[in-house]
Amino acid sequence: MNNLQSGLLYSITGATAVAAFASCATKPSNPGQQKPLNIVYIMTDDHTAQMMSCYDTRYVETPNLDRLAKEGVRFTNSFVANSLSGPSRACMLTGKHSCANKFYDNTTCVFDTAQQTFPKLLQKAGYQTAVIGKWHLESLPSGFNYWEIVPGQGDYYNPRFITQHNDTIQKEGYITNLITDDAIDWMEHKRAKDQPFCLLIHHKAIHRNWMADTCNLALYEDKTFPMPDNFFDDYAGRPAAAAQEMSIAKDMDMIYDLKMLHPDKESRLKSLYEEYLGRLNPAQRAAWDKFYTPIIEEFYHKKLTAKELANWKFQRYMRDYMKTLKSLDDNVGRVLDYLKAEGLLENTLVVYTSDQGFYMGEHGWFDKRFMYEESMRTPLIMRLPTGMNRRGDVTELVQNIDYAPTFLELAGVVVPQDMQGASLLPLLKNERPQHWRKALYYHFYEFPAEHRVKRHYGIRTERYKLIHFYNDINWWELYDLQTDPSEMHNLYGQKAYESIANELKTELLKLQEQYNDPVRFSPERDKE
Ligand code: SGN
Ligand code: CA
Repeated sequence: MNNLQSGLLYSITGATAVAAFASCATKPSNPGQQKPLNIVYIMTDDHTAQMMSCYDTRYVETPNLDRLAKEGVRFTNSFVANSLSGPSRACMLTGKHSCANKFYDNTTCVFDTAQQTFPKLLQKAGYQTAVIGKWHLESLPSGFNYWEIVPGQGDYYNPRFITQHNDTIQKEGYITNLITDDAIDWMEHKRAKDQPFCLLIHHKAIHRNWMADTCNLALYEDKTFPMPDNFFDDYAGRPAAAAQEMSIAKDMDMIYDLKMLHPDKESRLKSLYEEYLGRLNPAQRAAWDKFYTPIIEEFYHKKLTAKELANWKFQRYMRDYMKTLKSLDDNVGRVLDYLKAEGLLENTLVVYTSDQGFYMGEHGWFDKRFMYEESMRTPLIMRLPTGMNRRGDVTELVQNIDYAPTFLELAGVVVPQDMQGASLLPLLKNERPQHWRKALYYHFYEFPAEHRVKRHYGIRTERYKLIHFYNDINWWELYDLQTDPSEMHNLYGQKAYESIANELKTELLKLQEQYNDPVRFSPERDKE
């Protein structure tokens, strides 16, 4: 054993950990600290930064998330590589873009569990690993000492879980509480306490159709939200944006999304909503009906005009989303309180993020998928273990492929050469690296599919974004994010921006080569 390897052993007490670290570790990431570092990674679904008061104070208060940000760091330029659940999860686990991990979309892919993931490498290095909640990768988890996942998207009420013994069990209660109960129970009773641990808490909330816990239904009813300025976007110069089916006014379902169930009314997704409601036990159903019945009666009585209806839908959407979010914020607080009470905070990296961002009425939309800002971004806040002293905002461009190398380096495990992300550790240690990336790559594949967002790839620098929509369309878009942060004015094709577009195309191709994406921009065909 060389000095570097033996240098790590001072912090490990368990025999297994010692043996494993001896073969895999490089250097300790927390010199001077006596305890090994744990990782608690909390990932929610569709939680966007506009709906977190540590990012945006316009709409909602999230005191527990704010506490996490206040005690740690807030990434202000955090992005995903492919704004959809399964692909994001695959990017996160592998540290690679979709073209490399081969999980391109939610509808056609099965995650190849034989491939390298960070939990597998941590486990090999002596970590206790666990994942609880939404998995959404079709194949079952691999590389975990403990796992309990929800099938597919999961259910908000009295949900089913698939256990690692391959049984499907049902638990009584509300999903966000149940996932947190299981996570705390694993930390308290099920893990080997002489080994460091990595726990992934993957919430189902706040995914569509935003069903809140009955105890939170009455919240926020007195709030009225300003509509985003571009709610009634006409999509001029943006044919792919015009072709989507994720408009609050047009596509949001009155019954399934907005809960206006009525025996005389039909909607496309009524039966799915009835199926979800059928999961509620009598007490839950009574509380649900007590809350919604007067709202339903008032709504069908009112006979709103088209414009009034769009505003009404937006207000209900915002309220439902916030009520569902309330449980998440509370449960993040429970995890933080547990870690504090157990004296674990000082040697644990606590991460909070989402599988992608989401539209809260910007461009008139809900959902995600597009490379436009609201959905390419994802919130990312971290509470750092003792010894890492960066605080406040981290402004560098980071992406969800960076999480895997970060966690490995934190654990002192060699980051495999083929991982495409970059470890965030130098940023967290305040080293201000000189050569951090200047541009991010993005590629979305799920078309034709629900919401009809066309295939596209693109590049985002600090200031500009260039997008190419392809497949059944050939359309470029260019935005100056400094002068047009809402991405309303497509500058592509304007003489004044020709050289910027060309430079970005060159950089885009470089990224496609670097990440070895076989679906790439062809300069020859572009000239035709
Ligand atoms: C479901 C939703 C979609 C959503 C996808 C993907 N429809 O299919 O609105 O875009 O999930 O979301 S629903 O009628 O079933 O609610 S993801 O976050 O899992 O990628
Ligand atoms: Ca999602």
